Amino acid sequence: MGHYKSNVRDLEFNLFEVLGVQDRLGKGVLAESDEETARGVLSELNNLATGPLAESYADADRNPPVYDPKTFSVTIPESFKKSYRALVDGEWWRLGLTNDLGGFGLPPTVQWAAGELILGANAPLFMYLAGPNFAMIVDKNGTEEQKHWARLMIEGGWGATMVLTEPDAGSDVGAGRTKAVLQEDGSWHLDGVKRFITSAENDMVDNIMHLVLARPEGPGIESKPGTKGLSLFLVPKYHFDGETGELGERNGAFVTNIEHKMGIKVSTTCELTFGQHGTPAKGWLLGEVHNGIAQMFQVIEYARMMVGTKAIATLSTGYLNALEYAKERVQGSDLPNMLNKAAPRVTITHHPDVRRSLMLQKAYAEGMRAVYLYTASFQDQLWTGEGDEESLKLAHGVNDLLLPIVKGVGSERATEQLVQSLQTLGGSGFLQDYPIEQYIRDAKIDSLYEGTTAIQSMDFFFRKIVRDKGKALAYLAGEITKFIESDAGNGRLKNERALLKQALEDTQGMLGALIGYLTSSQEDPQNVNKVGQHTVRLLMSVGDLLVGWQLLNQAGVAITKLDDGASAKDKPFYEGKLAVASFFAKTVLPELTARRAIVEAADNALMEIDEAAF
Ligand code: ST9
Ligand code: FAD
Repeated sequence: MGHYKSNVRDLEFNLFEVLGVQDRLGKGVLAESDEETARGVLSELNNLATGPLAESYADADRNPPVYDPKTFSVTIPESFKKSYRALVDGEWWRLGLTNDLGGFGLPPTVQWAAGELILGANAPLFMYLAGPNFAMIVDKNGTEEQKHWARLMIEGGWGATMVLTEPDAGSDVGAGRTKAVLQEDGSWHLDGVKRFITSAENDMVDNIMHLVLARPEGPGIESKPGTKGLSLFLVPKYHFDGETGELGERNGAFVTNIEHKMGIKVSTTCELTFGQHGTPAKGWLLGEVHNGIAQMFQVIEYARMMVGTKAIATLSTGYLNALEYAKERVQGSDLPNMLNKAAPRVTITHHPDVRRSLMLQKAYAEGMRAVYLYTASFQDQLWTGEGDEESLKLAHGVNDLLLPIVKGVGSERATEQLVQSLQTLGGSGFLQDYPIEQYIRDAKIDSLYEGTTAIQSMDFFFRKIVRDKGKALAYLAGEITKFIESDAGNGRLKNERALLKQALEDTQGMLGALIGYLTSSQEDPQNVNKVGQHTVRLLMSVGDLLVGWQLLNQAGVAITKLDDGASAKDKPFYEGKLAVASFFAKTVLPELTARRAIVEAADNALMEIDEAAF
């Protein structure tokens, strides 16, 4: 058996028993798919993920890519190439594409559920497959000629990158200095050094299309500071025939180093240098409009969803590995027998603290899975275009609001709980005989790239709540309130719904306090620092609220299934849903009351401490 333990049962439960995704299938752009097709995709991909995709996971970590500075090239380990080939040969790159570009005709909920299987088995494979998805962005924003390039990218199986970061421009993308100078033929010459660029070099694809943010220069071009002065350029590794895609000369964008990392070692993280090795780095302005940051955010939104799903997928397999170990490891006696030295030894699942930890791991793995799939259900509506303008606008807003939760909370909870998965294995968890140490190393990146957790939390508060005037948030609060006031669980979730009600009030209290500090910063600008001290706390708390709500909603569905007489195979699954929801409501949600008190009592003492006193 490989390292990857998937949870297709839970994916199907979310899709077909909770979200009712099947009701959307068979119509409009989803005309070609039905429930059976969707289940078939998950089943087929699960075989691939647990087999050939997972196979190279450890090997590619122990034998990472090798960089050759003489040729600016990288050699990827053979084992990983084999897994990549299996994914490409299965045409799984079609998964996220629209029908006109050759997609499978499946909605985002099913795409992300399927994506979880790849991301959990071997996430860098998914990242190397960015070409077709990024081609979709080129198609959406490009000129007629560039739309054709998008098709060449897909047909040629090219790779693609998103190129924002520079040594002095990380979170602050607007500090980027790489420039693009307009040429007489309408193309641009790029000049500068970008760093940390994922997949910018590898020997698995024939060509790579770099999507690069740079500052345009040329006659009549107004120079603007910050992100609004950046434009998006298409910069291929090799020039190509615009009609046939046949590859030509090497372009002047060279990988001049790759990083040695803590995790996801097989995913190349590259320094990418433009126009400094004797060959100009030629690029083309995407869509011939200077709207770079907004265009790039179309890529970023997809990538943030991917990163959150990756983290949650890793936590899920970490938890299931820990569970399997705990069910077999015999150590100590039952606590009530602790004084009897001759008492029978038991598996560690008998110990209350192991149970507590396993149930918390399960809560975040399954709760965050429910949150990302719930988020994807709004993407479904945007994908099909169903509903009037107002409801589409709302779906857009709710998806925007939930993305920092999926990415920020998903990555933080995954890192934290994977450490607990390792703990379940005791000293054995520290060994490379088990995958969890690698999971921790590989998942840590998720709270860093695509905007750190602090950046996610500020995006959540300032942009997704304040700038949105709380519209999307009010919708979510309304949905949670409806659930609290319902009789979900046929009277069996009364106490839990009361705990959820308190948690909702507590997060609303936190938010109210933060809005108050923000409003008062009009008189005293320092007050905005009180907001900044607590945006991560708010983000994590709303994450817990949503996990609690989603788990309880699932418990309600499970109770109905149990009452209707679930099969012997399904019974423990549904009972597990009930158990985890109740556990989370009773042991985590009450913590929000204390967090609210902390936020309400905020002051600026922290900001007044002299740096020397740290
Ligand atoms: C990175 C990549 O880290 C890591 C992994 C790469 C993996 C690649 C592959 C992944 C995909 C794989 C797909 C494969 C599929 C295969 C499947 C098949 C099996 N939402 O607030 P302002 C825009 S990359 C939307 O003033 P500042 C907006 O246009 C590096 N738009 O910002 C706005 O204008 P307006 C990642 C947003 O203060 C404008 O920006 N780096 C949003 O100038 C200005 O907004 C980062 O993520 C949003 N949430 O700049 C940087 N926010 O207001 C993190 C802004 O008029 N830093 N816009 O609408 C930030 O995000 C900063 O907050 C900042 C601040 C840069 C935006
Ligand atoms: P900094 O911005 O210097 O942040 C340092 C610390 O300060 C963080 O804790 C951060 O939260 C905090 N901080 C910074 N600003 C603020 C603020 N305003 N308020 C509160 N806290 C703040 N980039 C690409 O363009 N393309 C890629 O493909 C890509 N892939 C990557 C792959 C890997 C493996 C890595 C490590 C990075 C990758 N990146 C990529 C870059 C990544 O997006 C950045 O590392 C990330 O955006 C953070 O920037 P930074 O590392 O410069 O940290």
